[in-house]
Amino acid sequence: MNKTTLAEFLTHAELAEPALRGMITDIAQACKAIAVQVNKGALLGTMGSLEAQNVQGETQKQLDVISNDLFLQMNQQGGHYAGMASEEMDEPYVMAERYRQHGRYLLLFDPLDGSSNVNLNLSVGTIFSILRCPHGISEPLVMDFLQPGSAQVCAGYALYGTSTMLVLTTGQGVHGFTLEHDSGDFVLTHASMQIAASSNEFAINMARQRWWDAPVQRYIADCQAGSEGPLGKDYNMRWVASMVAEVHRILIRGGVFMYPVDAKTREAGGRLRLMYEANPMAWLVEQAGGLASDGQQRILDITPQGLHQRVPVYLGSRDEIQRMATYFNA
Ligand code: FDP
Repeated sequence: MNKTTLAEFLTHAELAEPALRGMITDIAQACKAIAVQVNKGALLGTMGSLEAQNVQGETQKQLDVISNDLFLQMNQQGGHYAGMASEEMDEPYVMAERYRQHGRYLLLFDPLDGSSNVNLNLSVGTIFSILRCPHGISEPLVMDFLQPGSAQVCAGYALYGTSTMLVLTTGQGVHGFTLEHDSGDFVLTHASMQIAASSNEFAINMARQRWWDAPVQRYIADCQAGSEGPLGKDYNMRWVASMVAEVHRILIRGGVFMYPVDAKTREAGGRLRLMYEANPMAWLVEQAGGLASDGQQRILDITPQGLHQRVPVYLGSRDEIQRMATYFNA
């Protein structure tokens, strides 16, 4: 079989920014290192929770912290970034001057998304988003990171599942690479991924149903009514509780993923984080022909107010997200 490695793909890709080659290569290396840690599972004794909570008030797993450190260390060395921010850190990371002095980009990431699944041996992942550092800024502050998702220059995720995959976009479609363990290469296995326009599979945490707003209640009730209801077709439901795995499923076989704001999360603005979860996933989904909305507007058009801002998320197959919009506008 003729295989294209990530390195070959990047050599031939028409990248808007040549520096992306180096940045994506570093990200791939960091994801490989995290995959090794995740893969060793209970053998390392790092599956447990720490006493600490992150800025989101969530209990950190040991692997959250290990993954965060690996991603920071392995990406800063390339010298591409003027700043980095992570789900696991309240403030942007203070980078050593020798690394950041020529950096022209900003890296945002969630080092181990879905980490509540990690000790269950279920899929988890790393999500990343690259932005340009505003002109003339060499010591970026939080405000320099607060750019809309439409300004991203690269976004993607690594999925640590039955195989390890790297899925990314630089604005020219979505491409998926599978880690070949023998060679250590990421090999192009999913070129130009496309999300089916229509689908009959939804993903939502049904346990929160009693707190949902009326449009979400109505939409899900209609899905559940199946072929006898107004939508005239039977729906299937999935909930992995790992956003990376849900988005990956949608890229492979269509469907929608929803994490609405509800009565319990309204004050916080929702559950998922805009800058390093919703934005990168929204761009991937749009690049694959799907849609991503917060219920009112395109996620990529949201003007960020904070590094750890939370937003409602509805993304996936185009027809279904458009249908959902009619429930919000009713
Ligand atoms: P986690 O907290 O385990 O990192 O990022 C938030 C997230 O996982 C998503 O990956 C996942 O979709 C969601 O939370 C799971 O939420 P529930 O706990 O409500 O199932």
